[in-house]
Amino acid sequence: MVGVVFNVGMAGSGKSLMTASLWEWLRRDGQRVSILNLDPGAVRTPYEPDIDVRSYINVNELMDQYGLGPNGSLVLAMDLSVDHIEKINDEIRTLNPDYLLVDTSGQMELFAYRASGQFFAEHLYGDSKLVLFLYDGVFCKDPRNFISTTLLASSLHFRFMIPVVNIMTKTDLLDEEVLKRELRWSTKSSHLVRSLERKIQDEEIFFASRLAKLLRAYFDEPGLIPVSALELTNFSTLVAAITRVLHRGEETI
Ligand SMILES: Nc1nc2c(ncn2[C@@H]2O[C@H](COP(=O)(O)OP(=O)(O)O)[C@@H](O)[C@H]2O)c(=O)[nH]1
Ligand SMILES: [Mg+2]
Repeated sequence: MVGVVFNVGMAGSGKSLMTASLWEWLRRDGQRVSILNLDPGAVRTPYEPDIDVRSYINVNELMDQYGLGPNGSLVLAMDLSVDHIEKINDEIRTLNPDYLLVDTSGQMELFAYRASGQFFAEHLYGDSKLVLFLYDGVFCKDPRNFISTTLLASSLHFRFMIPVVNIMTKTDLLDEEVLKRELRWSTKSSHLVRSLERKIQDEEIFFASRLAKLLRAYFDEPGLIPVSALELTNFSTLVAAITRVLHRGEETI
């Protein structure tokens, strides 16, 4: 069975390092694991991709050919990459890994909100798929950023209609109290509302608390899985969650 894991999150949240660290962990565990780099704009990656969208699409050539800037050429590169799906799928079939880790574009909107991302989520070869959504633990120290990130995660869930596993990264950079607070936000909206009340003006509190309660409905117990991709902290819990969801997904196909 090929289980596909799309790493998704805001720019800098740690998708590429997570891809590298998961690869390392799964390999050590004796699994057959391959990496697909789906970021046409990646300059350097902390892993050796087995399959690379950059072998099919060259962002710099697109810039020259169409007179585009860096953003325009990245958008075009993602759109054009769907033309290569059959060759990419042939590569996956040949490798036939237990896990295919997919590193998505640095700017999340390229994968999350362009048609090409959805196309890959649907048509990439695999028996079961999930999105691993990364909350940047440092960015999410502020409750407003925590809510904004949850809005992104939930809109992605809504668009892709494949299971999402939500994790909090960079826990090695958080002190224990901060980490506990952030994790509580993901399971108890009343804690999130209380933290927000300390940050925002009176007239915004009503709106913020309604938003927090609405988002509460998004989380399944036990909330976010805290991890560090740098130190591989809590990876056994993470991999168990991924494997459980992938196997559940396969049963429903
Ligand atoms: N300390 C620490 N740094 C991390 C962690 N995950 C990612 N980073 C760092 O955060 C930066 C952005 O990570 P990257 O994987 O390139 O993010 P991407 O844009 O989402 O692919 C890099 O400098 C990483 O080394 C983590 O768990 N702990
Ligand atoms: Mg990256």
